[in-house]
Amino acid sequence: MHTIVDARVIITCPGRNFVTLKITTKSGVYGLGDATLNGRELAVASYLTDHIVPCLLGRDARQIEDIWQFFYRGAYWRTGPVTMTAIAAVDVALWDIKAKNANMPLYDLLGGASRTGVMVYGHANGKDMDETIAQARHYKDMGYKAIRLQSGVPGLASTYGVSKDKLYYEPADSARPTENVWSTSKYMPTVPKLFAAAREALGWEVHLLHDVHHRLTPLEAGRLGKDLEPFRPFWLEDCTPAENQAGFRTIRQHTTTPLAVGEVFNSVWDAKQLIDEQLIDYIRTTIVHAGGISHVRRIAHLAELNNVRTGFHGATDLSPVCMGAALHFDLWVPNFGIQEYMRHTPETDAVFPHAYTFSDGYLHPGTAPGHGVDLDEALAAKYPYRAASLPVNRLEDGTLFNW
Ligand code: EZ4
Ligand code: CO
Repeated sequence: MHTIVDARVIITCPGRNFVTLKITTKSGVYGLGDATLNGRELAVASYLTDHIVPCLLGRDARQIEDIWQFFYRGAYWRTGPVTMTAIAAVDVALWDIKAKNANMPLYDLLGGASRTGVMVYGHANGKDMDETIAQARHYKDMGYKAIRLQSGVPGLASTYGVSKDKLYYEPADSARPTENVWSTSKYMPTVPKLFAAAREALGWEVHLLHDVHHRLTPLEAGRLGKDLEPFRPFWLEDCTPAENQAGFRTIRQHTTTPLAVGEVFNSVWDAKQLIDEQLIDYIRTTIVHAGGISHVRRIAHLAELNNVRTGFHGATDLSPVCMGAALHFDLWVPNFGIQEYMRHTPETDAVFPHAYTFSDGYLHPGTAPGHGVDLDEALAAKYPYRAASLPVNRLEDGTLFNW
């Protein structure tokens, strides 16, 4: 009855690419897991189809932990974004099946609701400060309690995280990566100005956030954090690349602005020092890119011991399946902080019917058994895969900028 009889990878592109794993048991119950890794979708699809599915068939779907350990330890080549995204897809699909069999929403199975809703933040972005503030007002009017502010930088042709699209945006914009130009000296003064204007326009009640997208050195990040302190930001995100976790000590020495990191992490080992030494305030690992619920749960527990809260990545390139799973996790996890919520396009929402709803600044995962997100396969088949890559940055003198 619980034997896995089928596991299939479904790729669809309703505006952007999404990879989904569908696992079915002998009794006919199925579960879905997101396997989307922006710009590397086919690598994960191959990892699943060629290496995981053949080992999954015939196993007992109830043994989530053993299956997780088998694919993590058994691979020999541990961690890495492709591997951990593939393992996450299996894990989330199996939790979905377990919760459906228990006839419970996933959050009940995890330990029950710890709060009535999941506070989310939306993205206000504009080509200049005025446009960003206007967007932020719009979010506030929609009921958002927290808003991320990103603005174009005068003198730079384009800025990552700023686009024409509102409510959702897609940074992976062409098959061969677009090359953007970056200047730290042009960027740095714009952010405190943006925050000063935002406080003036929006008041002090709403939470304001900013994402640096790994573009600064630790010392520069410390300076930006200090410059933002008077405006009480909720957090400063990805202010420096985090491969060198000790770099965050420098930032901590210079600012009390809360720090959020981890959307590119794929395992607890990427964050261990940051969390152990309390060098960050929010951990942003996602269910889809960090091994699923079984592994992110471990990260969250380690974080809890060290006064670090969760603040999961929730951009448009994480499918509604990931969003659904994350919201169940968020409703349960004791040390919840905030959840990013970039909306999906109407085409994507139609392909992935879901139980979660937005109201007055909070998302709720709904009470449907499982994670509450489905996939309309017939509709999905109408949107074939399209290659798309994330952009690359160069400095003004052409240096390939590796942050
Ligand atoms: O750059 O999801 O906080 N959100 C972000 C996103 C990420 C993309 C990468 O695929 O930084 O816009
Ligand atoms: Co980010």
